Amino acid sequence: MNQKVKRGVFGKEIYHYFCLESTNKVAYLLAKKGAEEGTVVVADEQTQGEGRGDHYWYSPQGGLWFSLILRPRMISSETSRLSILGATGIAMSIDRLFSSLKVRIRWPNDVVIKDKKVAGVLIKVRTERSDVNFAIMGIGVNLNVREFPSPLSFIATSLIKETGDSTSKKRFLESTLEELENLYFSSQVNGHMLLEKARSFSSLLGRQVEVITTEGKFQGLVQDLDEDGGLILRLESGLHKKILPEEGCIKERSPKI
Ligand code: BT5
Repeated sequence: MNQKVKRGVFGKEIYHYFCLESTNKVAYLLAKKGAEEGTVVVADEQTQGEGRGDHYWYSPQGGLWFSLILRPRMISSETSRLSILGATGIAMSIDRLFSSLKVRIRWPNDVVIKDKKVAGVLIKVRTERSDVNFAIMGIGVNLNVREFPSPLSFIATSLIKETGDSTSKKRFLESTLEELENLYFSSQVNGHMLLEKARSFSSLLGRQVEVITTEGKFQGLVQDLDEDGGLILRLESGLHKKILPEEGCIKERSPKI
């Protein structure tokens, strides 16, 4: 079931479905067939929502589940920053619509409120040699999801749980696409702007964390984020270690003082 709506570059074409296995899968196929940058696939419900690696994404009715097709002019090693861009765009949209909520980004791809995950980002990139053919930015926002099954109920939240009110999906989608479009095009001219925004929402700067990576576990103090979306960790040995978004995830050790 397709519905095409004319908007800005992001969301100029929106394919809306009642139910899909995963919006990322459909967006990937559309991109392979040549769909333009900014095309969006949105589903009211997903039966096989995907997280990173082999993680699942719980996607009942009430949430906003969508994928955005990007054709970034970057080499494949630069696509790491797309996770941070996605999380920052969502955080800016929540902050704009609900300024009383203290929304934060938990590196690399979680958007959290009071340390509970309200949204996540999944990037899939298709490359040809070192060139990026296209990227799919999958975004899941727990908008009007009232309940989560255990064990998600301990780690997840939604905007309806935090505010007590339901939010228009259309309004939230438009606002998020606008923030993402601004960040995406402005960061091609000035990468610092994205970094500054991401830092301002970061829940980890100055915190002691444990990062689980494919190379093993690293403990240390989060010193900074860098332009690739990498986390700069000062290890207990005093050495610095940079970890890219696709290489690790956080297990926090102590709250911010
Ligand atoms: C993510 O992965 O956070 C990426 C989420 C991307 C979802 C969107 S929805 C539209 C598009 N189509 C798709 O099929 N996917 C994208 P990750 O960092 O790996 O987090 C996954 C983990 O978060 C799971 O292992 C659960 O612990 C938890 N989780 C699952 N569903 C959740 C939800 N609805 N809210 C909060 N946490 C959830």
